[in-house]
Parts: sequence; structure tokens; C-alpha cells
Amino acid sequence: MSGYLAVLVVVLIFVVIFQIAKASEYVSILKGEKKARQQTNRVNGFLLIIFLILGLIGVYYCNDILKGKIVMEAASVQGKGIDSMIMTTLIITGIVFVITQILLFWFAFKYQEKEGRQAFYFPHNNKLELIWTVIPAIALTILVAFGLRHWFRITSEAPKDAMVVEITGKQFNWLIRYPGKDGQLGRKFFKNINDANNPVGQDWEDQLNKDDYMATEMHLVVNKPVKLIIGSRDVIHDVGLSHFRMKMDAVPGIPTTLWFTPTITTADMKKKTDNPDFVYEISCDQMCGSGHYSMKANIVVETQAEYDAWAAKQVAQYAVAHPAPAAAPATPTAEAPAADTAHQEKVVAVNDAKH
Ligand SMILES: [Cu+2]
Repeated sequence: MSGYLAVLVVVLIFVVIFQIAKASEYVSILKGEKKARQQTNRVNGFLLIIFLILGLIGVYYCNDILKGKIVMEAASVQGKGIDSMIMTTLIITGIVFVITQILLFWFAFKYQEKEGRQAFYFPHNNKLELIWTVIPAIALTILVAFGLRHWFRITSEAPKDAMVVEITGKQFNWLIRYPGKDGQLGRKFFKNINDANNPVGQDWEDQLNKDDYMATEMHLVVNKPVKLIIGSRDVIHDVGLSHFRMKMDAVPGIPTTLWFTPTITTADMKKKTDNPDFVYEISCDQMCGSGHYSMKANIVVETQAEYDAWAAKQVAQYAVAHPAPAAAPATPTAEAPAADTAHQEKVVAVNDAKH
């Protein structure tokens, strides 16, 4: 019912506007075309100045009431750099915005049609063309250089002491895998994917997979760099980490990476935001299907001791996929370390051969 009413109101408004326009057209015919035009010009010039003033006040007002309310403090070292880059960009573009808007509306008012004034014919000027090409080009080059510096910073080789976490997108949730004690993720193959016990398709022949575990939450250590290895099982997703100011596409078949250093624990952030329910979130930043909105996971940033305690409780996915027979639990565990060492030696031998 209210929908019909809204449509009716909109139609009525259009009819009213149409009638007013028609009426003023008749008035202008009566008054004489030139006089009517000059009057319209004056009104338009005046309205443009009002629009400029109200617009600039509006821009200031929105900035003022929303300052610090939309985004909270960046929770990573790299995020702080990105924030300062955005601030620099906003200052430069803000100055240009204010100057150009003032000129645009002021000129429309000042140079409106006047008795005895003629438009100046000004078809081309090389100097002007050069100035308004070169200055924006320099400004944009500087801004792009800032952006590239930050981009290379997060996509470059992660520090040696960085922890590694793999995150795989699928319709519609995130699969998080940790490399376990050896610090190395095992091989995976998409044909091994099995939602019952092997969600990322780990290859159980690979010894590196024996201690990898899957997690429902991503746990990170405060002030310790983390390298994310990002992938997808189906369509393109995007790992969005707004609190850390990071995001990276998750592309099927092409692993992507980024690294960053979280600086504030979840517990500290709860205090800072005065919100006992605060959680760092992973969102999907790429429209990926009907369940896109629900593709959310949490990150817990904690101290090394808390992280170690959590990691110690995790069960390797290998053990989940191969529940040990109750009768002889000792056999597989005794074999595993020996096989593991053999594999490591093979890897070392291959690496040596390469060099
Ligand atoms: Cu998605």
C-alpha cells in the first residue's frame, strides 16, 4: 500500500514540476525572451553560490561528525602506513577539491550574462595545456609511488621469523590451515578434497601433512609477522582484513600471499573500543555467490604463550582423517617420525642438487 502511495507522490511531484515549467514558459513569452533569460541567469547564479556554500558546509559537517567513527585504529604495522598514505591522498585531493569547487561555482556566478559583456574567444593555449597536464601527472605519480611502496611491502618476501597460515575460500566459508610443528605446509591436490575429512585436499603421502591442522578461527601472535597463503576451492573470493588494512584476492589455482604484523591483541582491542564482544573479522571482499554475505571468520590476536597453549590443543587433520584403531595406537605414531625424517632428507638432497 505504502509503495503505491510513494509512486503516486513521485508522479504528482513530476506533474507539479511540469506545470510550473509550462507556466514560467508562458510568463517568459509575455515578458520578452531576453529579459526572462537574464532573470533566470541571475537566479541560477545566486543558487549556484548557495549550493557551493551549503555543499562545503555539508562536506565539513559530515567529516566532523564521522571522524574516527567509521574506521578504528589500524591494528598492524603495515596498516598504519596505509592509513598515513590514505591521509596524504585525502589532504592532496581535498585541497584540489575545495579550490576547484570554489572556482567552478564562483565563475558561474561572476561571469553570468551581462549587458555589454561578450565571451572571450579562447580556443587553445599550449602553456595552459602543459600546466594542467604536468601538475596532475606529477601529483598522481607521487601518489602511485606511495601506493606501490606499500603494495610491495605486503606482497614481498615475508621475514624469516614469520608464522605461516594458509587460508582457502570456498562457497561459503574460509578454511584455515596451520603448518604444525615443522612450520611447513604439506602438499595438496584438488582431487583429494573431501568435505568429510579433507577440506583442502591434503596429500596424505606427503609427510609434511602429518602435523598440519585445520582451525575454525585464525590465531595470530601479537607483534609477530604472519604470512598468509591464500587460495580458493571454487570461484574468486577475497580475504578482507579491514582492521589490519589488508586485502588480497583468493584465486582458484593461483596461490596469492601477503604478510603483516598485528600490533594489538584482541583483549587490548576490547578495552580500547570499550566493546567486550570485539572480534577481528575476516570478510569476503569479492562478491562470490548467494552466500557471500555470510563468509565471515574471526581472528584472535594473542600473546605467544596464549597462542602456544591454543596450538598445543589442535589435532592434526591427518589424525582426523585416519582415526587410529583402538587396538594398536602405537604403530602409526612410531612410524611417522622415521618416515618424516626420510622425507626431510630427500627434500634437502633435492635442494642441494638445485644449487
Ligand atoms: Cu566469497
